[in-house]
Amino acid sequence: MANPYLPLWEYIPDGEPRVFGDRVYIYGSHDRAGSDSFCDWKLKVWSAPLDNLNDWTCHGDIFHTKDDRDHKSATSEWTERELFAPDVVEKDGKYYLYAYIIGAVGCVAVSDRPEGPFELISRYKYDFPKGSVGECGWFIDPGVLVDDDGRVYIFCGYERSFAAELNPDNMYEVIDGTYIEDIIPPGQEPDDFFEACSPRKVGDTYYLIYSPRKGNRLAYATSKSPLGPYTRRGYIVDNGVDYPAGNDHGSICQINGQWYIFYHRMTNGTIMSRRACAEKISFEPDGTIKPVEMTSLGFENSLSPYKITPAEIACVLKGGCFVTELDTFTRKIVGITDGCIIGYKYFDFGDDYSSKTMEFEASTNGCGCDCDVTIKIDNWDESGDEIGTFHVGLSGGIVKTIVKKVTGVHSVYFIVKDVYGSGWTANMFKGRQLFELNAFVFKK
Ligand code: FUB
Repeated sequence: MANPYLPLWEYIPDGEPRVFGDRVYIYGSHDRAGSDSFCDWKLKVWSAPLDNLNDWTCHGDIFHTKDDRDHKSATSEWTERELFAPDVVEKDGKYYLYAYIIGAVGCVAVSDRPEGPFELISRYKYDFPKGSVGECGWFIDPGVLVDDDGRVYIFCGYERSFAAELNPDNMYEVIDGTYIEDIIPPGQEPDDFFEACSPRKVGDTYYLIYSPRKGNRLAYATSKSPLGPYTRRGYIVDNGVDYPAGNDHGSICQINGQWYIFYHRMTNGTIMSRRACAEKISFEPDGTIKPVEMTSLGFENSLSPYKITPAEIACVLKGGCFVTELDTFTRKIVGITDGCIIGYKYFDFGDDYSSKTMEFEASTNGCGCDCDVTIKIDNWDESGDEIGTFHVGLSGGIVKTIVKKVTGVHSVYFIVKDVYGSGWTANMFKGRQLFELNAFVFKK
């Protein structure tokens, strides 16, 4: 599956990937298309078999903080607020959901199955020191680690992190005296802690994935002991590079021997409509992880240029254009103005040298303008190779052109130029929307 890897109408940010049995589950918050606030009053879960990451199944709603037509709230006695980033861990054959409820003390719920539904066990029980970061009880962005010796740790925080050990017999009670503040040691930008703690153990090293204060990144810190001290190690992925930026939240997971970073990216012209994405990562011999770029690949090794590419899987959107959902079935790139750049990484064009040209077709909606779109591979600037141009007229539609034949693996960029948007008319036409892009395909 390419990025975003869930069906394109689904908005699951803050994804915590967890392998249980022979499936990988993604536990995240639930955003709504084009919403102007984060999250929802429900959590959903999706999973895929480990041997087929193209086959995601939705298991439906797993927890509610408000009644809806089909579900009862699990928390009606004390809160009706939205559910933010959760986590789920397995302990002794049971699955525990750590729910972060905005403005309220979060809670722990349990199920016999990873796909839920989850039943409330209790709100957290804790006795934090007066004035401590944890005392407010928000348990923001809980990330939980069940260590190999059966001990259980919870990591939380917004602007300042904290961690504590949980009683493994009930999974919701913080063991007195275990609370530690600033588990991610305060430091300097760019990797100072902001939010989104997610613990993982890899070999004998503890990794804390988190979102740093600056940028739209997922960074990480490591330690040889679950409660630290942790050392900040830099960032893994940045969802705001040449793309509408927002926050970031996710974690690492090994699936069939391959490690991935799961994260989210923004759509619909808001930072509150986020979709689940993943990139391959690898560990260096010293345990560090090199930063990876944001791509359209997801779990794929490459995309086929000869299959129709929905415009919305772009991983480069520069100049103000963005993905918009019109309805469940229809999404496109809008806000395309003079100078916008739309890019996709990476297509495998194959090794067929039999002709010098290929056909290219794009599905567009016109906006009553005239523009030329340069098609480049490998980069959008002068270092990229220009392979052709297509023109979008007043009413758009299916536009066709002949481009230079390409072989091998390349990124593809569309660089937009308003035909009347330069010279003395530039100011008159500045910022007008030129067309909308639905999809495109190359034909051999
Ligand atoms: O999804 C709501 C909030 O945005 C999460 O709790 C944060 O980590 C950030 O992703």
